[in-house]
Amino acid sequence: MRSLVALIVAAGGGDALASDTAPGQEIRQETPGARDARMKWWRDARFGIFIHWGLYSIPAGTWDGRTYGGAAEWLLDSAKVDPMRWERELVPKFNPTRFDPQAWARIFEDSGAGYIVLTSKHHDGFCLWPTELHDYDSMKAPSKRDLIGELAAAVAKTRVHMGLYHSFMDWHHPDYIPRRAWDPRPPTQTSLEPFVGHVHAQLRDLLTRYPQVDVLWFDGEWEPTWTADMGRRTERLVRGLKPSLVINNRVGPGREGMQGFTKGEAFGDYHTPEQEVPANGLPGVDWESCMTMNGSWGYHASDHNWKSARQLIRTLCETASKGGNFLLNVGPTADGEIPPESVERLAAIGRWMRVNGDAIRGTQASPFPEAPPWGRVTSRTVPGADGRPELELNLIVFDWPADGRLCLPAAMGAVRSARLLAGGASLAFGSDDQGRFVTVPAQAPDADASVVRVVTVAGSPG
Ligand code: FHN
Repeated sequence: MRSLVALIVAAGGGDALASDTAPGQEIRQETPGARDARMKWWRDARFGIFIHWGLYSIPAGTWDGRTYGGAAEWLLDSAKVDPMRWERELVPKFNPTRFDPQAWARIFEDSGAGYIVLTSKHHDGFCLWPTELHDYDSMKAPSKRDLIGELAAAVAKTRVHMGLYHSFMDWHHPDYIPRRAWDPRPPTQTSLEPFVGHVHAQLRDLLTRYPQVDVLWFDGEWEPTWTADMGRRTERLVRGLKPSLVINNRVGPGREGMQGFTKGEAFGDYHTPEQEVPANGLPGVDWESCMTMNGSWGYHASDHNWKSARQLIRTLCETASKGGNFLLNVGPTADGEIPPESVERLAAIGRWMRVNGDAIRGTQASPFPEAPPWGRVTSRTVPGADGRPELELNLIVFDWPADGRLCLPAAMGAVRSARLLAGGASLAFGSDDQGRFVTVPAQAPDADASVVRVVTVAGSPG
């Protein structure tokens, strides 16, 4: 049976659809099987890379000689810059001569990431592709480049999926309301509808030019002018244009932790906790934690507060152990380079993933209610030799037992086999009055996180 999303396409895309069900409802009626098939590659990936790049990468946190803390991509707001001055002073300087899309694609693929999400347009409205709708873009800047197109083409030659971030909030566009308080331009509109039409034209343009885009990551949905109806219409439009798209929940207003969070009004395909991993994950829904490597999404020349590779590897394990994805951010410089600190960390994650990626990709959350004291657990149900399902558990050990005894969670079922994921060496296992255990070598295979692969008897842990 064709999924309902496919029917939306048959009806000529979101806009043309005449339906007596609420747009959100018709999208939500996609059959569970069709949804699982659509989401499978994204769920299996578990790890993506966020890329915040634009005009804000030029001042990199400093304006009129003053350096502002926080996120560099918010500098127009932090320094209360007239949006027209922002354009006048920065567009002539935007020329990322060192941007090498093939090198970026290699860095992302080698990191073990399954997808990337590049800002097509952030809150300052500057577009990284040759939009026909105005001149405020990377083709009309000195760069004269279709930056999205170049990166999408390079990524298409790898196993990494392409995604785009698009902000509804737009400090520059004349039809956007509310204006920034210091913006001298009088509002041109009393309704956001003309701007919604502009955003829809941008999204049609993006999905037509770059058909390989598989993820749309919306943002800037929190201002009161962006309504639930606008969110539903936008979701319906893009699903009509590409039914296989994976879309985040910020297409509509009211996500968790933001004003106006409306329980039950679900938008998009997955939740988007930010700069945190929810204590218990978000059971029953798809979710992705997005995080910076330092304190800024956009490149901030003065922010040297880098998380260590160990912290990032363990956060990846943390999100996977709770059934979520990890979207880790890089903020390239104005001349098109990924900061060396970011490259080093992505390379370290890639080295770890080449040995241990099977404990992350394609896994489910830990079946245990609590994380073990020594680390985290991911799981996968696999067919056993006798055809009955077995539970494959990845014991991701942060704190390697000095005595060689890895104590297993009490709820774990009887062990069938145990081995090191790195190198595959079989391990002895047993149980005594202290509980079940695996005997491990004195030296951990990996100082950051080592994986012991245990297969237990069929079904859930005993
Ligand atoms: O305001 C943006 C911010 O600049 C950044 O893009 C993050 C990434 O998730 N989203 C918004 C803040 O929630």
